Amino acid sequence: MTNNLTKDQIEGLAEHLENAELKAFEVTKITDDYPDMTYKDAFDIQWEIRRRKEARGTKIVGMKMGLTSWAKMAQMGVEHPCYGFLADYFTVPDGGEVKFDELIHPKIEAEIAFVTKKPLKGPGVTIADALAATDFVLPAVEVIDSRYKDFKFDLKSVIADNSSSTRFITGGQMVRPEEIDMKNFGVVMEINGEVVATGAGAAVLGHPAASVAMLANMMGERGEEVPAGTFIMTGGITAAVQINKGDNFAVRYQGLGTITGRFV
Ligand code: OOG
Ligand code: MG
Repeated sequence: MTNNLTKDQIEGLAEHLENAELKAFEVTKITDDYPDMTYKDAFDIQWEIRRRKEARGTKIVGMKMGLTSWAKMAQMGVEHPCYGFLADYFTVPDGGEVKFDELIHPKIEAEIAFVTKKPLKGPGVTIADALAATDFVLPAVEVIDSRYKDFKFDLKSVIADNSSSTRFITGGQMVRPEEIDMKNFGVVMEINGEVVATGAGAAVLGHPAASVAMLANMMGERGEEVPAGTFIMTGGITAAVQINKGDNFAVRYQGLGTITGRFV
């Protein structure tokens, strides 16, 4: 794990990408200007954005995995999962409004979220470890918004951009991991009353708990653990769906209710 960027470059790129997020403007993907940057550089930029937010008093309220389903990997042309963090101001209540003008070109995703009750630290975390550490699972909708022009990027650029994280909505119905067949768990996404995507939990790395294990293993590479009580979104089950101002969405989760919202 080496760096090709200097500390100053990492800090500068973190400021650049965070400004694009906070002020909702698009930028060119950073590997265009820094083709030699490494994965370590990319994660260092993401962790520097996180540090900047925490220094301003923003609380980190969870983690997300991205690009964990073939539908998402094929859609984005990137063939490895990534992770990002969730900040307090990303949360939107179920049935609430997402302010479209605060975002660039948002898309929504149907996801399964986990809440842990034990710490997980890679390497070597398995699905079994992830399930044993799970307190409960619940449905979630993620709103993603790449800061990159035309929503196009490569893996290093998207990692630096906090994996396109911007908003999320959690459902109110939770279930213990042993009470749900997570592979067969079905979701139906509707926009303005029309079904736009359907899928099942197995789309996420074969089993959504594999995504939790992968998060612990990826963070373990930096010596970081996933603490007990962490909220984790495991990644879009279907391809993400583009949203326009004024759109209503409803995502139906088998046995776990419906999450709704509106872009205003
Ligand atoms: C990267 C983030 C993907 C997911 O659930 O797959 C993601 C992107 O596609 O912009 O959150
Ligand atoms: Mg996602």
